[in-house]
Amino acid sequence: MKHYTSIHDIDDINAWIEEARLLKANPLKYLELGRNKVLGLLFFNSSLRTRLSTQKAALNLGMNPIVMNVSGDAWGIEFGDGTIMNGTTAEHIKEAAAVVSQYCDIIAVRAFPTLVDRVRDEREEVLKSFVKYASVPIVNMESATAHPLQGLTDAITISEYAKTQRPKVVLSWAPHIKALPHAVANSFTQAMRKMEVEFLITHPEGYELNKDIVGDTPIIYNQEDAFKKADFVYVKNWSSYSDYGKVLNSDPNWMITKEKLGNAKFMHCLPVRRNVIVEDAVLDSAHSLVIQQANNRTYAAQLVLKKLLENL
Ligand code: AN0
Ligand code: CP
Repeated sequence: MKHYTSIHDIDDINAWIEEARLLKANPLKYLELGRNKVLGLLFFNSSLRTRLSTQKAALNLGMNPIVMNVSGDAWGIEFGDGTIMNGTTAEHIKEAAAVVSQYCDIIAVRAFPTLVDRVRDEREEVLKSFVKYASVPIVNMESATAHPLQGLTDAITISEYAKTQRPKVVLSWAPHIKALPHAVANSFTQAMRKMEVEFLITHPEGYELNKDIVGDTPIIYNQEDAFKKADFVYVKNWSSYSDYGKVLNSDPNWMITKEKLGNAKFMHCLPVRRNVIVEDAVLDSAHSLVIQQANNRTYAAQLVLKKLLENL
Protein backbone atom coordinates (compact mmCIF):
# COMPACT_ATOMS: atom_id res chain seq x y z
CA MET A 1 0.00 0.00 0.00
CA LYS A 2 1.48 3.36 -1.10
CA HIS A 3 -1.11 5.72 0.44
CA TYR A 4 -4.12 5.32 2.73
CA THR A 5 -6.83 7.53 1.26
CA SER A 6 -9.93 5.31 1.24
CA ILE A 7 -11.47 2.15 2.71
CA HIS A 8 -10.73 0.62 -0.74
CA ASP A 9 -7.05 0.63 0.24
CA ILE A 10 -7.85 -2.19 2.70
CA ASP A 11 -7.14 -5.43 0.86
CA ASP A 12 -8.50 -7.84 3.49
CA ILE A 13 -10.59 -6.19 6.21
CA ASN A 14 -10.69 -9.26 8.45
CA ALA A 15 -6.90 -9.59 8.38
CA TRP A 16 -6.56 -5.86 9.12
CA ILE A 17 -8.96 -6.09 12.07
CA GLU A 18 -7.06 -9.04 13.47
CA GLU A 19 -3.74 -7.21 13.13
CA ALA A 20 -5.16 -4.03 14.73
CA ARG A 21 -6.40 -6.08 17.67
CA LEU A 22 -2.92 -7.60 18.08
CA LEU A 23 -1.43 -4.08 18.08
CA LYS A 24 -3.97 -3.06 20.72
CA ALA A 25 -2.89 -5.99 22.90
CA ASN A 26 0.78 -5.07 22.52
CA PRO A 27 0.99 -1.43 21.37
CA LEU A 28 4.74 -0.95 21.84
CA LYS A 29 5.84 -4.12 20.03
CA TYR A 30 7.01 -2.18 16.94
CA LEU A 31 8.63 0.72 18.76
CA GLU A 32 11.76 0.33 16.58
CA LEU A 33 9.91 0.39 13.26
CA GLY A 34 9.40 4.15 13.15
CA ARG A 35 12.71 5.16 14.74
CA ASN A 36 14.03 8.42 13.23
CA LYS A 37 10.96 8.67 11.01
CA VAL A 38 8.78 11.79 11.02
CA LEU A 39 5.00 11.92 10.59
CA GLY A 40 3.65 15.32 9.51
CA LEU A 41 0.04 16.04 10.39
CA LEU A 42 -1.54 18.88 8.42
CA PHE A 43 -4.92 20.19 9.54
CA PHE A 44 -7.06 22.42 7.34
CA ASN A 45 -9.91 21.88 9.90
CA SER A 46 -10.56 21.32 13.61
CA SER A 47 -9.95 18.00 15.34
CA LEU A 48 -9.64 16.43 18.77
CA ARG A 49 -9.53 12.65 18.23
CA THR A 50 -7.74 12.48 14.89
CA ARG A 51 -5.12 14.94 15.97
CA LEU A 52 -4.27 13.16 19.22
CA SER A 53 -4.84 9.50 18.31
CA THR A 54 -2.76 9.73 15.13
CA GLN A 55 0.11 11.29 17.09
CA LYS A 56 -0.25 8.62 19.75
CA ALA A 57 -0.17 5.94 17.04
CA ALA A 58 3.05 7.45 15.67
CA LEU A 59 4.61 7.55 19.16
CA ASN A 60 3.66 3.89 19.73
CA LEU A 61 5.70 3.06 16.60
CA GLY A 62 8.67 5.18 17.72
CA MET A 63 7.94 7.90 15.11
CA ASN A 64 8.21 11.63 15.76
CA PRO A 65 5.00 13.47 14.90
CA ILE A 66 4.99 17.13 13.89
CA VAL A 67 1.69 18.97 13.60
CA MET A 68 0.55 22.08 11.79
CA ASN A 69 -2.76 23.91 11.52
CA VAL A 70 -2.49 24.82 7.88
CA SER A 71 -5.49 27.16 7.75
CA GLY A 72 -4.43 30.37 9.38
CA ASP A 73 -0.86 29.42 10.36
CA ALA A 74 0.65 28.52 6.98
CA TRP A 75 0.66 30.63 3.81
CA GLY A 76 -2.59 30.37 1.86
CA ILE A 77 -2.16 27.47 -0.57
CA GLU A 78 -3.10 27.67 -4.26
CA PHE A 79 -4.34 24.45 -5.86
CA GLY A 80 -5.22 25.66 -9.35
CA ASP A 81 -2.94 24.75 -12.23
CA GLY A 82 -1.57 27.67 -14.22
CA THR A 83 -3.21 30.26 -11.93
CA ILE A 84 -1.82 33.78 -11.96
CA MET A 85 -1.28 34.03 -8.22
CA ASN A 86 -2.07 37.69 -7.70
CA GLY A 87 -4.94 36.98 -5.27
CA THR A 88 -4.97 35.80 -1.66
CA THR A 89 -2.96 32.56 -2.02
CA ALA A 90 0.79 32.96 -1.49
CA GLU A 91 2.18 29.48 -2.14
CA HIS A 92 1.36 26.74 -4.64
CA ILE A 93 0.62 23.16 -3.59
CA LYS A 94 3.39 22.00 -5.97
CA GLU A 95 6.01 23.64 -3.75
CA ALA A 96 4.14 23.17 -0.44
CA ALA A 97 3.73 19.39 -0.82
CA ALA A 98 7.29 18.95 -2.10
CA VAL A 99 8.68 21.02 0.78
CA VAL A 100 6.76 19.14 3.50
CA SER A 101 8.06 15.90 1.91
CA GLN A 102 11.62 17.09 2.70
CA TYR A 103 10.80 17.06 6.42
CA CYS A 104 8.39 14.13 6.74
CA ASP A 105 8.47 10.42 5.86
CA ILE A 106 4.65 10.21 5.87
CA ILE A 107 2.17 13.10 5.57
CA ALA A 108 -1.37 12.97 7.00
CA VAL A 109 -3.93 15.52 5.81
CA ARG A 110 -7.36 16.69 6.99
CA ALA A 111 -9.35 18.77 4.50
CA PHE A 112 -13.15 18.98 4.70
CA PRO A 113 -15.53 19.66 1.79
CA THR A 114 -17.05 23.02 0.85
CA LEU A 115 -20.55 21.45 0.93
CA VAL A 116 -21.41 24.07 -1.67
CA ASP A 117 -19.88 22.67 -4.86
CA ARG A 118 -20.36 18.90 -5.19
CA VAL A 119 -18.24 18.53 -8.33
CA ARG A 120 -15.37 20.35 -6.67
CA ASP A 121 -15.69 18.36 -3.43
CA GLU A 122 -15.77 15.05 -5.30
CA ARG A 123 -12.60 16.03 -7.11
CA GLU A 124 -10.84 15.79 -3.70
CA GLU A 125 -8.47 18.52 -4.79
CA VAL A 126 -6.55 18.92 -1.53
CA LEU A 127 -6.00 15.22 -0.79
CA LYS A 128 -5.27 14.29 -4.40
CA SER A 129 -2.87 17.20 -4.83
CA PHE A 130 -0.85 15.96 -1.87
CA VAL A 131 -0.82 12.47 -3.38
CA LYS A 132 0.34 13.98 -6.68
CA TYR A 133 2.93 16.49 -5.52
CA ALA A 134 4.33 14.96 -2.31
CA SER A 135 7.08 12.37 -2.65
CA VAL A 136 6.04 10.42 0.48
CA PRO A 137 2.93 8.37 1.46
CA ILE A 138 -0.27 10.28 2.26
CA VAL A 139 -2.82 9.37 4.94
CA ASN A 140 -6.38 10.71 4.76
CA MET A 141 -7.42 12.14 8.15
CA GLU A 142 -10.88 13.04 6.67
CA SER A 143 -11.18 14.48 3.24
CA ALA A 144 -14.17 15.91 1.36
CA THR A 145 -15.78 12.51 0.83
CA ALA A 146 -14.04 9.98 3.10
CA HIS A 147 -12.85 9.33 6.64
CA PRO A 148 -11.14 5.95 6.28
CA LEU A 149 -9.32 6.01 9.66
CA GLN A 150 -12.76 6.32 11.27
CA GLY A 151 -14.26 3.59 9.05
CA LEU A 152 -11.47 1.18 9.97
CA THR A 153 -11.88 2.06 13.66
CA ASP A 154 -15.59 1.33 13.48
CA ALA A 155 -15.00 -2.05 11.82
CA ILE A 156 -12.54 -2.96 14.61
CA THR A 157 -15.01 -1.87 17.30
CA ILE A 158 -17.88 -3.87 15.80
CA SER A 159 -15.67 -6.96 15.61
CA GLU A 160 -14.82 -6.56 19.31
CA TYR A 161 -18.42 -6.23 20.50
CA ALA A 162 -20.25 -8.55 18.07
CA LYS A 163 -21.97 -11.40 19.84
CA THR A 164 -23.08 -13.24 16.70
CA GLN A 165 -21.39 -14.33 13.46
CA ARG A 166 -23.36 -11.83 11.39
CA PRO A 167 -24.58 -8.94 13.56
CA LYS A 168 -27.23 -6.50 12.34
CA VAL A 169 -25.73 -3.03 11.89
CA VAL A 170 -27.87 0.02 11.13
CA LEU A 171 -26.50 3.37 9.98
CA SER A 172 -29.00 6.02 11.09
CA TRP A 173 -29.15 9.68 10.14
CA ALA A 174 -29.99 12.00 13.06
CA PRO A 175 -30.80 15.73 13.10
CA HIS A 176 -28.18 18.49 13.43
CA ILE A 177 -28.38 22.25 13.16
CA LYS A 178 -25.45 22.62 10.75
CA ALA A 179 -24.72 21.12 7.35
CA LEU A 180 -22.25 18.27 7.92
CA PRO A 181 -20.13 16.25 5.49
CA HIS A 182 -20.90 12.76 4.11
CA ALA A 183 -17.38 11.47 4.73
CA VAL A 184 -18.01 9.47 7.93
CA ALA A 185 -21.21 7.89 6.59
CA ASN A 186 -19.47 7.06 3.29
CA SER A 187 -16.47 5.34 4.86
CA PHE A 188 -18.63 3.51 7.40
CA THR A 189 -20.85 2.22 4.59
CA GLN A 190 -17.82 1.09 2.58
CA ALA A 191 -16.37 -0.67 5.63
CA MET A 192 -19.64 -2.45 6.47
CA ARG A 193 -20.04 -3.63 2.88
CA LYS A 194 -16.69 -5.40 3.24
CA MET A 195 -17.65 -7.04 6.55
CA GLU A 196 -19.76 -10.04 7.42
CA VAL A 197 -22.71 -8.07 8.81
CA GLU A 198 -26.37 -7.48 7.95
CA PHE A 199 -26.15 -3.81 7.03
CA LEU A 200 -28.90 -1.30 6.34
CA ILE A 201 -29.30 2.47 6.29
CA THR A 202 -32.15 4.60 7.63
CA HIS A 203 -32.70 8.31 6.94
CA PRO A 204 -35.47 10.69 5.91
CA GLU A 205 -36.28 10.94 2.19
CA GLY A 206 -33.92 13.36 0.46
CA TYR A 207 -30.90 12.20 2.46
CA GLU A 208 -29.83 9.37 0.11
CA LEU A 209 -26.05 9.07 0.08
CA ASN A 210 -24.02 8.65 -3.11
CA LYS A 211 -25.46 5.59 -4.96
CA ASP A 212 -22.00 4.43 -5.97
CA ILE A 213 -21.10 4.08 -2.29
CA VAL A 214 -24.40 2.66 -1.02
CA GLY A 215 -24.72 0.08 -3.83
CA ASP A 216 -27.39 -2.49 -3.01
CA THR A 217 -27.50 -1.70 0.74
CA PRO A 218 -31.19 -1.62 1.82
CA ILE A 219 -32.53 1.84 2.72
CA ILE A 220 -35.47 2.00 5.13
CA TYR A 221 -37.17 5.37 5.62
CA ASN A 222 -38.86 4.28 8.87
CA GLN A 223 -36.28 4.45 11.66
CA GLU A 224 -38.31 2.29 14.07
CA ASP A 225 -38.59 -0.53 11.51
CA ALA A 226 -34.90 -0.26 10.71
CA PHE A 227 -33.89 -0.61 14.37
CA LYS A 228 -35.79 -3.88 14.94
CA LYS A 229 -33.39 -6.54 16.27
CA ALA A 230 -30.38 -4.29 15.59
CA ASP A 231 -27.12 -5.19 17.37
CA PHE A 232 -25.38 -1.92 16.52
CA VAL A 233 -26.91 1.47 15.73
CA TYR A 234 -24.30 3.76 14.17
CA VAL A 235 -25.52 7.34 14.19
CA LYS A 236 -24.37 10.29 12.09
CA ASN A 237 -25.83 13.44 10.66
CA TRP A 238 -25.07 14.39 7.08
CA SER A 239 -26.45 17.11 4.85
CA SER A 240 -28.40 16.28 1.72
CA TYR A 241 -26.34 14.79 -1.11
CA SER A 242 -28.89 15.29 -3.92
CA ASP A 243 -29.73 18.85 -2.83
CA TYR A 244 -26.06 19.22 -2.11
CA GLY A 245 -25.04 20.53 1.32
CA LYS A 246 -28.58 21.58 2.31
CA VAL A 247 -30.26 20.89 5.67
CA LEU A 248 -33.69 19.67 4.49
CA ASN A 249 -34.91 18.17 7.73
CA SER A 250 -34.34 18.83 11.42
CA ASP A 251 -37.19 16.68 12.76
CA PRO A 252 -36.31 15.94 16.43
CA ASN A 253 -38.18 12.63 16.12
CA TRP A 254 -35.04 11.27 14.42
CA MET A 255 -32.95 11.85 17.59
CA ILE A 256 -31.73 8.60 19.17
CA THR A 257 -33.42 7.75 22.47
CA LYS A 258 -32.86 4.95 24.95
CA GLU A 259 -36.29 3.60 24.13
CA LYS A 260 -35.60 3.44 20.37
CA LEU A 261 -32.20 1.85 20.87
CA GLY A 262 -33.56 -1.11 22.84
CA ASN A 263 -30.75 -3.63 23.40
CA ALA A 264 -28.53 -2.34 20.59
CA LYS A 265 -25.12 -0.76 21.10
CA PHE A 266 -24.84 2.92 20.21
CA MET A 267 -21.95 4.13 18.06
CA HIS A 268 -20.90 7.62 16.92
CA CYS A 269 -17.59 8.96 15.63
CA LEU A 270 -17.76 12.07 17.90
CA PRO A 271 -17.98 14.99 18.40
CA VAL A 272 -21.69 14.57 19.15
CA ARG A 273 -24.28 17.14 20.16
CA ARG A 274 -26.11 15.87 23.23
CA ASN A 275 -29.92 15.95 23.11
CA VAL A 276 -29.86 16.91 19.44
CA ILE A 277 -28.35 13.78 17.84
CA VAL A 278 -28.77 11.50 20.87
CA GLU A 279 -30.22 11.90 24.34
CA ASP A 280 -28.07 11.90 27.48
CA ALA A 281 -29.61 8.64 28.68
CA VAL A 282 -27.95 6.79 25.76
CA LEU A 283 -24.50 8.40 25.97
CA ASP A 284 -24.44 7.95 29.73
CA SER A 285 -25.41 4.28 29.56
CA ALA A 286 -23.48 1.06 29.05
CA HIS A 287 -25.05 0.84 25.57
CA SER A 288 -22.75 3.58 24.31
CA LEU A 289 -19.47 2.53 22.65
CA VAL A 290 -18.30 6.04 21.75
CA ILE A 291 -15.32 6.11 24.11
CA GLN A 292 -14.24 2.62 23.07
CA GLN A 293 -14.43 3.77 19.45
CA ALA A 294 -12.31 6.83 20.20
CA ASN A 295 -9.75 4.56 21.87
CA ASN A 296 -9.61 2.36 18.78
CA ARG A 297 -8.70 5.36 16.62
CA THR A 298 -5.13 4.91 17.93
CA TYR A 299 -4.87 1.29 16.77
CA ALA A 300 -6.48 1.91 13.39
CA ALA A 301 -3.98 4.72 12.76
CA GLN A 302 -1.14 2.61 14.15
CA LEU A 303 -1.95 -0.23 11.76
CA VAL A 304 -2.07 2.13 8.78
CA LEU A 305 1.24 3.78 9.74
CA LYS A 306 2.85 0.38 10.35
CA LYS A 307 1.86 -0.81 6.87
CA LEU A 308 3.17 2.39 5.27
CA LEU A 309 6.45 2.26 7.24
CA GLU A 310 6.99 -1.37 6.21
CA ASN A 311 6.62 -0.29 2.61
CA LEU A 312 8.97 2.73 2.69
C1 AN0 B 1 -17.28 16.41 11.17
C2 AN0 B 1 -18.10 15.63 10.15
O1 AN0 B 1 -19.28 15.47 10.34
O2 AN0 B 1 -17.52 15.16 9.14
C3 AN0 B 1 -16.17 15.56 11.72
C4 AN0 B 1 -16.54 14.24 12.28
C5 AN0 B 1 -15.39 13.40 12.65
N1 AN0 B 1 -18.15 16.79 12.29
C6 AN0 B 1 -18.50 18.02 12.53
O3 AN0 B 1 -18.19 18.92 11.77
C7 AN0 B 1 -19.32 18.27 13.75
N1 CP C 1 -14.01 11.35 14.96
C1 CP C 1 -13.14 12.33 14.62
O1 CP C 1 -12.52 12.30 13.56
O2 CP C 1 -12.99 13.31 15.56
P1 CP C 1 -12.14 14.66 15.39
O3 CP C 1 -12.85 15.50 14.35
O4 CP C 1 -12.14 15.27 16.74
O5 CP C 1 -10.77 14.31 14.92
